[in-house]
Amino acid sequence: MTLGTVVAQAGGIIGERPEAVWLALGTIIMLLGTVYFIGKGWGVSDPDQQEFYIITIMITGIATSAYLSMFFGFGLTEVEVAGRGALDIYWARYADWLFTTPLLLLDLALLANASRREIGGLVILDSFMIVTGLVGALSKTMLARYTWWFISTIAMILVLYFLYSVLSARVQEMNDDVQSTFTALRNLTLVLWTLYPILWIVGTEGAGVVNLYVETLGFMVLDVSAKVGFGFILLRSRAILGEPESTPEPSAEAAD
Ligand code: RET
Repeated sequence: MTLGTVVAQAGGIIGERPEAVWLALGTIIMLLGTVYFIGKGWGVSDPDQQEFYIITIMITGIATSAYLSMFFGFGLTEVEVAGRGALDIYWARYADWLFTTPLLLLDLALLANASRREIGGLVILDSFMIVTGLVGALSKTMLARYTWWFISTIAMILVLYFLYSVLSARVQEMNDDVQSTFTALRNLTLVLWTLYPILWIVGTEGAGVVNLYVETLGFMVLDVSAKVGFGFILLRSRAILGEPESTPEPSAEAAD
């Protein structure tokens, strides 16, 4: 297979499904993010720091494969909805989110030094949010779709409330670097996550005000910001790079 045929076949996919152009771009950005985080984490030997790298690399790695599968049309199905006809539903998004949103929350929870119980509760609530969103996306009547959207949105509000109550209280006990990184990531999460149900309800899954092409672009921008942007802020922060007062040899890593 020559480069020419590869380009021609990719062009064919985009010709058939124009929104695939955003899925291709999403795949490339997620892959670049993954490679960047791997490169940045290569020499890190502190196990606590490694944990953040591993989680963040998994987030963008999972998203890369989800985007690739959507680009090839694997993660896509058609749902016949009463009064709306056949809808194209990219179910692979939900498979991606089911794994990556708990991992994002795990990053935040570890930063805030949350207990296992708190992490468990947060992850279960978050998974419930994604699964009910998927059930909504696959439902065949608009009433069922809107009802599941509402239930999922309640779960999201509870997750976000948890970040602002329980985790924020935990972080008060931590040093300034951790507090400022946590606050930045928590606020970014609040803004970005809130946009997902809004895009869903105006997009093809909901009211259909926004078409699939624009919706796919919107989700791609949100996903890239919530994963690569989030990882960037986290892994560049002083909270992760090590706290001088608690690390006896802060320059050990730079020396080799
Ligand atoms: C859905 C639809 C139903 C209502 C709600 C949703 C929320 C989704 C969220 C997704 C977050 C994804 C992230 C991805 C990775 O980077 C399922 C769209 C509330 C909050 C952060």
